Amino acid sequence: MVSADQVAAGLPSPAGRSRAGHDAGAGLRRAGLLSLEQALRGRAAALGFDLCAITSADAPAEAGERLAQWLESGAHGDMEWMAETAERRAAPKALWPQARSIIMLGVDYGASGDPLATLERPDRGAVSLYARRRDYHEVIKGRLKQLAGFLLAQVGGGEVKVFVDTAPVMEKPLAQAAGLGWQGKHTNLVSRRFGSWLLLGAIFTDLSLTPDAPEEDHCGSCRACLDACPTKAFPAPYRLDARRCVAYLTIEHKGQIPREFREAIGNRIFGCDDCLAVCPWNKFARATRDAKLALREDLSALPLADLAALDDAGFRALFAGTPVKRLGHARFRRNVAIAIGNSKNPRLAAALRPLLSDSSPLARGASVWALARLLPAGDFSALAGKALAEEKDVAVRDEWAKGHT
Ligand code: B12
Ligand code: SF4
Ligand code: SF4
Repeated sequence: MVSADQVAAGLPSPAGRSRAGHDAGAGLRRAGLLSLEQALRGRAAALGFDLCAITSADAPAEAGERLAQWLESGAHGDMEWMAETAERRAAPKALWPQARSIIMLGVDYGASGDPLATLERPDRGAVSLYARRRDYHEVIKGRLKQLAGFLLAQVGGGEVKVFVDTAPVMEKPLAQAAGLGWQGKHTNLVSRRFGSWLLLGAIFTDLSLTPDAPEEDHCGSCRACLDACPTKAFPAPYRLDARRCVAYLTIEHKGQIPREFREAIGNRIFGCDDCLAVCPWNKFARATRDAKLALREDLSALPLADLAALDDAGFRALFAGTPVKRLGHARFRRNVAIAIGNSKNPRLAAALRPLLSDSSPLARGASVWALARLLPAGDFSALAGKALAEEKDVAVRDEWAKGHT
């Protein structure tokens, strides 16, 4: 706790909302009636953070050991950056030795409707809830910088570093240690107030702040998330094999999607929300009130035929400012083709035809698989005969050869 006499007399002008509330807080702070931690929380709320709590930079020891086990098992797949940064990721002080306290922030991204509704519409593409809006990295990072600036202005010194999935930091265990929620059996942080719909950010500082109490596990005997997973990606509660997770396969994985998962992916073209959406703690969730993270309704159920026809400029324009844009057009076409293959709608086969001569082997290979599922065997074989005469890519040739198998 920083005492009142350590506080700078003037507070920086608030750039966020609730100016009046902030100014009132500043008055109380100047009068020594608010602790630094309370003022920080007030400022965080004014900036649009739904949760703000503090933990020590020493926490939490077991997370690093579990990370090592996870990497050892190969569960990170081709996310090599997870292994390369393991040492710094395992402990905040390995990343920044001067760190003494960590302020963890949460932003609610809940929705009013059923986040899984599009799964019932196989001719549409399902984009996960976090991605149907502005990229949270950009929204949250700006706020973290403002909050960090506020903190430094309060004490008149110190150093800070802000992170939102932008550095090797284990955000979930840190958030649990700070008391924002607990890591549920689906491995994400669950909040008693916002259910599974929280995005996280962190401020590291060399200042010593009073830590909050950690949150306890409130999963009990529930296993709804484990049972809901379409690809059986949980080898055990609290353990995720990313190689099987639809979020990894559709967002992170750079190669072709292994055949064993393609059908289970259904029409999910970017990420997956199934394990989050079934969590009973979501009954306390609410639609986010954050205008900067407002849902883009036009992205909730995009026709797959239109998506397959998008050129690169169209793809960039449609997904500008959202996390989907970072996927790149080639992997996007791969995902759309897989979803079309799962549509059971032979009329969508026409949308795949242009992708058969696509410049990307990823898109071509996925389209061949999809076409085999939509066309009668004879029609597919006739196409395969012609295509194999020209196709040079070994993996795509393999898709043609496998055909209906
Ligand atoms: C890598 C990564 C992924 C990977 C791997 C996910 C994972 N579970 O690790 C993939 C691509 C699959 C992924 C998917 C998603 N991600 Co992601 N991802 C990350 C990232 C960059 C690192 C996570 C990490 O450290 N993994 C390593 C492993 C070791 O961690 P872990 O699974 O959490 O392991 C813990 C448990 O296994 C636990 N444990 C093990 N045994 C036991 C036993 C007991 C009894 C207990 C209690 C615990 C326990 O200990 C480990 C350490 O705490 C973070 C951002 C960050 N820098 O932290 C975002 C992050 C976790 N992702 C996020 C989101 C939103 C998602 C998706 C929902 C996106 C989507 N809709 O598609 C999905 C959710 C999938 C899921 N069920 O986890 C958010 C989660 C917010 C939250 N409320 O928790 C984060 C924090 C980003 C952010 N800044 O908001 N992600
Ligand atoms: S995000 Fe989807 S695929 Fe990944 S673990 Fe959750 S339910 Fe399974
Ligand atoms: S669905 Fe059940 S087991 Fe899974 S995180 Fe929520 S409460 Fe825990």
